[in-house]
Order: sequence, then structure tokens, then C-alpha cells
Amino acid sequence: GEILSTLLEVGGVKISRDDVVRENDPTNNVPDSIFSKIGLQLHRRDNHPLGILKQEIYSYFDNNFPGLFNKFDNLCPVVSVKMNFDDVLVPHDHVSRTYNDTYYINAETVLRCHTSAHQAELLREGHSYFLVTGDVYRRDSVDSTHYPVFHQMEGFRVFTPVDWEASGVDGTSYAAMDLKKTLEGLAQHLFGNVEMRWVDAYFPFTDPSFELEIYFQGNWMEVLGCGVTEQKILINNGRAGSTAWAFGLGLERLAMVLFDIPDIRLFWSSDLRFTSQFSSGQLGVKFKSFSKFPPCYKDISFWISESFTENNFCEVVRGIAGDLAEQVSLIDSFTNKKGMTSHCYRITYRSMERSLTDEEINELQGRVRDEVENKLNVTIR
Ligand code: FA5
Ligand code: MG
Repeated sequence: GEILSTLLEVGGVKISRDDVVRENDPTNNVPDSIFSKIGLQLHRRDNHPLGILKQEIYSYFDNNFPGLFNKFDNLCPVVSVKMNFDDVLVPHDHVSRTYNDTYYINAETVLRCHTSAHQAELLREGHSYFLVTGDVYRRDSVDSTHYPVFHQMEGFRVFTPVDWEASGVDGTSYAAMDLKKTLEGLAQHLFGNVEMRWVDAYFPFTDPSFELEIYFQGNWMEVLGCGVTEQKILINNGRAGSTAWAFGLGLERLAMVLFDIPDIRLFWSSDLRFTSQFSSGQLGVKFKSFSKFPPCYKDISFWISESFTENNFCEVVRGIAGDLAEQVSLIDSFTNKKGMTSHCYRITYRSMERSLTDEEINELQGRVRDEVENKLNVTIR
């Protein structure tokens, strides 16, 4: 079982459990399993892979732009809908705003789903160069590279006309060139000489927008999203006449590659066999997997209703099994003559730390069945 603190303080903001988890409030969808992650701040631990990576990225910016970038790693993850979405121009009908994708505390307050939520407030406070590192929250599927809480680092740099006038290109082109140069340098700093490529992308807050991919162990891996900041954001926050770039990178994705960490759940492990392998300043050290314990597969089939979503199902599984749930996958789906649709999901249970007993897995699966039936408006087959 997880220990729930009833009152936390993060970045000077007090957060009480009863304000964040309210089961009978339709404007709230935060479970205890998520509340228990708030305030852990893995990115602020010196000997944790995420803390080590954060420091290494800081070093890159300190070496190349001495004294320029302000760093924030303790901004509260509880933010307004305005900060998370409106201020960065996310359209009102964008899927990321739904209760299926985002954790809402109430209709106006969310757990930030990206560090871009802080762009506007920091601009208004007068910052022109900043790095924001923090935990971000998304309702999502369950597998080795997806976890409902992960960490991002946002970078932001504002240019004024004197910066680009002498260059002979316009402000947008200048920012785009500088952005690519800066991030290629960062990738080289972290990975050494690697093959990388730029891919065109879309974000509501940047135009043009790009993703950087790195060729690593036979695959192209997306490591970050970025682009030239939409003028409207600069104008709305007191920076008319300037241009800017922004990026957001996924720290777990980078750390999995840098340290050879095979499963995203490991970042949350307090097992000494994991935690003792990392120390401050040591970026190149490869993680040595301790022996994998056997997985156990359990299937569950039910008739879904219109309101059913896979994210809701995954959250029930995580709420009961926590990090013992390694993967949830849809293995069969069909619709009968009456128009009823059946889904069969396979849940993989596995501990990274010990062998699980049959009794304990059956007990978990039984609770999953009960809760799925009670909460999700489905009929078990
Ligand atoms: C964003 O979140 C944008 N805010 C990034 C950005 C910032 C773009 C500034 C432009 C300017 P995206 O949803 O793609 O974008 O997430 C960024 C990175 O977070 C991804 O490249 C990936 O590395 C990581 N990421 C996304 N979802 C997950 C997840 N469920 N688990 C772990 N890492 C994830
Ligand atoms: Mg545009």
C-alpha cells in the first residue's frame, strides 16, 4: 500500500488530499494513485537518473549561455485551465482538454499536462530565458514507455530585433535557426556524435513546429517537441515586437536511452538494487537489470457501453494493482448482431522486485472485475 499524506506543500503551495481527490464530484477525476505521486519530485533528487539528467542539461546551457537561463524546478503542478490550455492557445475542442486525457481537480483547475503551462506566467514576470522542469500528468495507456506521471523540461528564449537585424533573415527564421542549433548541440552533449533528424510537427503554441528524433539502437526515437512561439503568446504577455523559441523534452525517454533503463516504472522504484546504481554527475553509467521475475497474464471480457474508454479502464487497473500492472492490451473486440460490442483485455502483472503469488494476483484480478463492473457501466461476460 502507498502512504498518503493528507497535506503536502509544493513550491510554496499547500495541497490537501481532500481537495484533490473527490470521488463523488463529477468535475474531479484524480485517483489516490495519482495524488500519491504529487510532491515526490524525482527530478530534484541528485542521485536519481532524472535529477542527474536535469543537471547535465543545466550544464549544457550554463556552458554555452553563461548566466542567461533562469531555472525553475519547484513550480506547483496544480495549475489553472487557463495556464495549462488557454494561455498557450490550445483550441477549446482539442482532445487534450477532455476528462479522458487530463486530470481535473475541478472545472477550472488541473494537474498540468505539460510544462508549457508556465510559459505565460514566466513571460509576464519578465523572464526572457528559462528552463522549467517538473512532473506532468496525463491519463494514458499502460505499457513500458507510458506512465500517467512523467517529467518534462521546458526551454524558452526571447529575441528582440537587435538579435536578428544584422543577420539578414527575419525574426521567425532567425529563432528557428537558433532553436535547431541549440538543440542539436544539446543532443550532442548528451549522446555524443549521434545521427538525428528534424520532423515537422504541430503544436498550438508554436509555428513552425518540429520534433527531434535520434537514431538509437536501430530505431528513430522522438525526444522532444519544439518550435517558434506564436506571436499571440508574446503579444498577450507583454512582448510585442519580439520573437521566441520554445521546446519541451521528455526526461524519462532521454534517461531510458542514456542509462539503458528498460521500463518506465523503474523510475519510481525505491528498491536499492535500482537506486544504488545512480549517482550525481555520472551520466554514462548503464543500468544493470536485476533478474526479471515471471509475468502473469489475466484476461477480462465485457460488453462495453457508449461511455467506455480505454483510459478509464487502465486507471481502474492502476488504481488496484499500482505498479504491479505492467501492461494492458486489447486482444479481442467484436460487435454482435444486436450491436453490442465486446472487448477482451489482457493484463500483464509483474513485479520488478519479487515473485507474485497466485493468490495475490487472483485477488487483484477479482477486485479489477468488481470495480470495472461497478464503475465503468460495462457487463462482464
Ligand atoms: C508537449 O507536451 C509540448 N508541450 C512540447 C512543446 C513545448 C512543444 C514547447 C513546442 C514548444 P508532447 O505531448 O509531444 O509535447 O510531449 C513532449 C515529450 O514528452 C515527448 O516528446 C515525449 O518525450 C514525452 N512524453 C509524452 N507522453 C509521455 C508519456 N506518457 N510518458 C513518458 N513520456 C512522454
Ligand atoms: Mg500559426
